[in-house]
Amino acid sequence: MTWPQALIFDVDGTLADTERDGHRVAFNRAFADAGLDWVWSVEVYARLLAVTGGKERIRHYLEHFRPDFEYSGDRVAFVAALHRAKTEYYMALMHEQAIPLRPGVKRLLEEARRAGVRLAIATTTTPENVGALLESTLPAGAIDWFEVIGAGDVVPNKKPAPDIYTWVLERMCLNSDQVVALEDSTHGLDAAKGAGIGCVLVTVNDYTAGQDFDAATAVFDTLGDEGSQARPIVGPAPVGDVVDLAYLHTLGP
Ligand code: XBP
Ligand code: MG
Repeated sequence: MTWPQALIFDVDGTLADTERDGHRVAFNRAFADAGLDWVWSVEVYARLLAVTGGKERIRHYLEHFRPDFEYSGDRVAFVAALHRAKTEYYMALMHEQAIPLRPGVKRLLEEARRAGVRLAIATTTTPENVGALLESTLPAGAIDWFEVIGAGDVVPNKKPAPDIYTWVLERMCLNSDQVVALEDSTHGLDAAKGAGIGCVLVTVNDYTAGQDFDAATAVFDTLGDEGSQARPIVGPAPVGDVVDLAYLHTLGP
């Protein structure tokens, strides 16, 4: 039986660098729309990324950065409404200025499809945001390349909990040792490992480069692409200067 049977991709930070110029901007536009003077700078957002999930991140911000904020209504509904507005802004941003896929992502997706390696997504963001990113960066209908999309609130506990990866594996009827997970953060690495996935490849970004990836199988700056080599940070260097299926196969059991 070929290995890996499937590639499970994280979205934010892995498929595309969406946090700084996508999610963060959308949060700030929603806050301004609601008449709030909250502005998440790049630096503050780096701290807030310790909490996954947009609603959870807003609640964390209220508790730790705005303990003085008074709101007489239903706080849960207030946060949910803010997050819905943020998601609308994020989707509009994706269609306006399309944050590009990271180097090598489209190449690896297309190689996997040609080779019959199944594809899935395991992410903390919302399904709508996944759709907006894929529509703005891949050919029409590319969302159907992914057999299963595990996103947002389909599970009770977000990364670093393993729930979303377990949810995806169950729906693909695959064992954790049959797949490779591709991530960008320690939260994602911990979630994949927690679901029993032994092979996790990390591509770091500005927000995650300093994190501890000792548990990862391999760590790169990017997957590499035509004219831009994948630089290994941990693990063996790929023969062809890019992370491709042949390289992933060498990481197998
Ligand atoms: C990253 C996240 C998400 C986004 C914001 O998801 O933690 O919460 O930052 O998106 P992943 P939402 O790396 O797992 O793709 O506001 O939709 O949560
Ligand atoms: Mg991520």
